[in-house]
Amino acid sequence: MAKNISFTRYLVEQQRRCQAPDGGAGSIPPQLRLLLEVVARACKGISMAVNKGALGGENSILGSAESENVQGEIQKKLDIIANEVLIEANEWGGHLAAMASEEMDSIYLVPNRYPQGEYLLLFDPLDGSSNIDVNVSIGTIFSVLKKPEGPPGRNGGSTEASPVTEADFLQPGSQQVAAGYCIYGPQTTLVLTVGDGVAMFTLDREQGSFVLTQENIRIPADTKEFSINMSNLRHWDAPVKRYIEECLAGADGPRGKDFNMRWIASMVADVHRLLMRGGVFMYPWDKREPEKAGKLRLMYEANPMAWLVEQAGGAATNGRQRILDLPPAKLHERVAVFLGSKNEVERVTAYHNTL
Ligand code: P6P
Repeated sequence: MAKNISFTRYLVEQQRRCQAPDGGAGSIPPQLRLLLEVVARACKGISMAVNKGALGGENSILGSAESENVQGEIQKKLDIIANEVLIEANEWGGHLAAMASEEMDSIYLVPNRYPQGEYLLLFDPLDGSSNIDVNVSIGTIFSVLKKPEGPPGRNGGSTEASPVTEADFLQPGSQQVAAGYCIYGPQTTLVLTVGDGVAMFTLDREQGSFVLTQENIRIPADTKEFSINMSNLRHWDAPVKRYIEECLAGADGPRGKDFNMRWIASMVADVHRLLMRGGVFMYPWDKREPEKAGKLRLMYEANPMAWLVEQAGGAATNGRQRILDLPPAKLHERVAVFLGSKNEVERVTAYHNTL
């Protein structure tokens, strides 16, 4: 791999390499390239805020914002800061029509004073925020969709754009044109797919830019490591209990090998680990809130992570179906998640479809 390829240069070369007449897998139109560069710059800003931690005493960025988000969860100050950084960075550039965030009840339309673009940006601005105050890795997850075709917009079209509505966002994950996350850990690392494999960029704080540190990331099809919150065992349904009990039985059990467990309670960190060395991440439906399909959100957590995992050779289901095929009904809907090493995801999914 060539040395010192910046995020910008990677995107330009990706655009150049994939500008086949049909666009080619991973082709990056200029507006999408601009959007991704702006998101990366916003993640740098969030990383700087996260790194301040408890500095600033009672005015530090840690702790609760004394407010709740649409999920009914107490917001951390950094949840709101990260959300504002992403909104302010992206609203003026002319590449976006609207945004949606875990931290906002409804969609955010690009203000009339700015030109409207053709993309929709969805994000969880700071995933894993229960870990912020204890200095455990957290991250930003983002997903990009195209605004559905409509009459020509404000960007020089003859008629006013049909205003974007929540319905425009309700596209299956297979329609994503870009997806990624930025993990704020020992390193600040941005991981991205535009449909042509998965690449990883590490923030070089001396240069102030993301530098390509790995590309064509591949997840091993097999693993000895599972990731789940074991304290919920009594709440799971039978297929998940069977899968986990077989893993716990180890070499003497039906799997014939010992397993290890990891649970960071920060999806970005748990998924990053399995992208780097394999593993299976699970957040299943459970009977604590049976009316909810799961805890994680489909549009801006499961869909982007599912595409990244599939682009790296893994698999991602809700226990029964491919996550990327699920037709969203609501912007903040939740979903059960099983993703990672292909053979393990296929096994636990098969248990759901046979029991
Ligand atoms: P639990 C963080 O709040 C999150 O949404 C994911 O990042 C993480 O995987 C999960 O919830 C952790 O949930 O129930 O183990 O705290």
